[in-house]
Amino acid sequence: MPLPPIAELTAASGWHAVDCISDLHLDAAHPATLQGLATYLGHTSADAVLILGDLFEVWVGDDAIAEPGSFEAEVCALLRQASRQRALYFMHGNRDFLVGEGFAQATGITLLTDPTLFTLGGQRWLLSHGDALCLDDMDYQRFRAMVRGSAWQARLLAQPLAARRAQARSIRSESEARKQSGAAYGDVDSAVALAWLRAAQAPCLIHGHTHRPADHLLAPGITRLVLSDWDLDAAEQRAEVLRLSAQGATRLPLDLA
Ligand SMILES: [Mn+2]
Repeated sequence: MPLPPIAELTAASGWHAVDCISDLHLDAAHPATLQGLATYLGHTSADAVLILGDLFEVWVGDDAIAEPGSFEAEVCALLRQASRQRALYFMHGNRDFLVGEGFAQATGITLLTDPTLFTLGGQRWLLSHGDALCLDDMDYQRFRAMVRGSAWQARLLAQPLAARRAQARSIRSESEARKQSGAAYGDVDSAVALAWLRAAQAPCLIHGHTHRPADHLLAPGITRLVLSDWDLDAAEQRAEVLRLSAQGATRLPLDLA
């Protein structure tokens, strides 16, 4: 697999703490998770927040923001307010790969490409959503290559918003059925993760996507930190941020973040 180009983001001089979050899978059916995000963004002591994909359960196109009363309009108003307080960044996930410049303009969020090398206080971290590294799921990788193509996206976005919403609902029920059937999702390929890290000259990969938060040692001094997904509507609530500073990376429960 050819190495992807690696973008770079350098912390601004006044930044001391930067948080990584991912996989909130926001939708109208999960109001507590959205409320948790609102509270976190309003109160965190982080100087910047990097959202590493799957902020939304699904994103059907930036034109949904302009639909009066839509869930997308509600979330973007919240993000717009938050981006006035601190810098926000967003990297695409496999659910919200259709997020575009319209979203960036509506929210004040800066879009990041996958992967991005982030540096702060002499530390280097390679950031990714993670789905591009799950190479054992070949069906998914074929699907990903298709839906990340600009021609495919342009054809989809040419359909009326209502048709895209209907399509998203049917894809969602298929994926729910797959989850119920117990089909296992792939995990990140360690050899390719190491190759990315070598190319970026970074000792640590940070990603989400798998919903299996853990710290993995890939080689001596080389680690892979998997972000937690968020679900504050579940009986067993999950939410966590990974805080980056000159001292390294620390997991914080939401109420300390
Ligand atoms: Mn994902």
